[in-house]
Amino acid sequence: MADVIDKYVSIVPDVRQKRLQRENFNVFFHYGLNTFTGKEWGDGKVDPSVFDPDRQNTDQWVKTAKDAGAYGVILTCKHHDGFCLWPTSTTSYNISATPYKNGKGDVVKEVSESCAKYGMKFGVYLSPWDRNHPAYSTPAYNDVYCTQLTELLSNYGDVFCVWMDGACGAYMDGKEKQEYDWDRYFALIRKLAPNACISNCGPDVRWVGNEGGFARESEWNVVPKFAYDIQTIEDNSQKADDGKFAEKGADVVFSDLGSRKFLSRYDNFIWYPAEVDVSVRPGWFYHKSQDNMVRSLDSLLRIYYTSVGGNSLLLLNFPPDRHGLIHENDVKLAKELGKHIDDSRKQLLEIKEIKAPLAEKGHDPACMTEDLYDKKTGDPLSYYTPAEENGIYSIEIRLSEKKKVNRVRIAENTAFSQRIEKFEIYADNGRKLKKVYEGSTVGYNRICVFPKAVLTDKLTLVISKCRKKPYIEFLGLYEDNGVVIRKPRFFRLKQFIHERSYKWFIEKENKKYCKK
Ligand code: FUL
Repeated sequence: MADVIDKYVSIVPDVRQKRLQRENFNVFFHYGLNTFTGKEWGDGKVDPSVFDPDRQNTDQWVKTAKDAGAYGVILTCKHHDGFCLWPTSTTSYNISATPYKNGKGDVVKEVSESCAKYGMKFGVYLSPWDRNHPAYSTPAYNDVYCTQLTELLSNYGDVFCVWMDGACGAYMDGKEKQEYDWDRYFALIRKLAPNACISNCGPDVRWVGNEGGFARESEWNVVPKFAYDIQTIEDNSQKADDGKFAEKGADVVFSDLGSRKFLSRYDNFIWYPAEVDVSVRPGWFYHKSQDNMVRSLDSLLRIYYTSVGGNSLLLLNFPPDRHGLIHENDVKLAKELGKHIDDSRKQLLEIKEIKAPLAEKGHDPACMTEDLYDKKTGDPLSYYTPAEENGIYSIEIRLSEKKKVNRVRIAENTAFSQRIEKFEIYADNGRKLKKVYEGSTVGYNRICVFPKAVLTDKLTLVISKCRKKPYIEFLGLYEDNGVVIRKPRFFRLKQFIHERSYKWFIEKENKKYCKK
């Protein structure tokens, strides 16, 4: 057992991943011909002249993302219909063929410039599946895709993420699916944008497995390598525009991708953090009919606390409308979310005393109260780790006076991998020690929201199961912000049924990837 655990804890993020884990909330903009036709999946035959926003203002989009509390944005530079939002050399099916700015417009440029103006990161979504390009389904399409990547990664400043969608319905056009030259794409991205994470069908960020805004309860970053191979072969991605995909809320294919039991069946592992991608509306693109179906703040908070607060990344979609603006209902929601995040951060309570098992030299318990990191490497400036491995670790935190506390934030230093497997939090309410929370994984960020706030001046975190010993960079208590996380009805049941119905798939994968 010892040597497999050594193997698991030797798997750590690279610098790109560490930085993204710090800036773990970004905004998606789905925009293009679909915005004007009311479609989710365009067929690649729509006349580009329909693209005619009268008040397009990308500053407003990026400001909305910033107001929501995000760190960056990702624009659908080309969705499945093949229409390019920049004047590409690879096809005439692009922004130059539209009335927008008399064919002189470039939406990619506008968004990247707005990002520079507001100090936000800029990312590109470039759909591999292309329903318009005549070269699709032939080897020549790989050249087209690489030229598109080259244009996007050379002319628009720094790019933090290249998002490659696995969705494909080529059969709908009577075509064979493209043999994508992924290795060539990845090498090109590494060369042109060495700081960019390659997400979804890529090696750096794992698609969580659903579009309903659900992360796993126990999200692991160290997973069998097959999780990445599956992304690449797209078995799991959307294959039809039947409006049902996003509804499949509980469709996280495997509820466990990283426990010891699960890992024991495999030999090869990678660091592969999950990203929850979800829209604030039922659709990814803007539809006027959905103006009153924008999520409530409560629904967004459930997503936020279980993704950003659950060791996952969050990519939240705000679709610009036909004027080229984010609709006021969405803007309002973005502001509410941002204010909540801001106010909640300020509720961090000052710790009077923190006691923990004897620390390794230079890594005292007090290090856990500091929340600073190196912007370049993504590593924390300080962290706590016990001197010895002893199975159970109990950390006691005292406040100078009683406060109403409803959440604790814990962060592991991922330079030492992800280690905590089980923990409990107890609060001293003056009469007894009361268990207020229990959880499994922590990873780079776990916000433990208690079912009910508790009035206390002393909390104890007990790490009851851990791979070797823990490395904790942050532990903070927060004053009650009134948040209660409610799982949607029948979530677990739906997940159970789904998992059972995928049993054949799991078996099939296991045959290919499990230890021989
Ligand atoms: C899916 C696509 O088919 C949707 O249109 C959307 O872009 C979403 C983010 O990914 O797979």
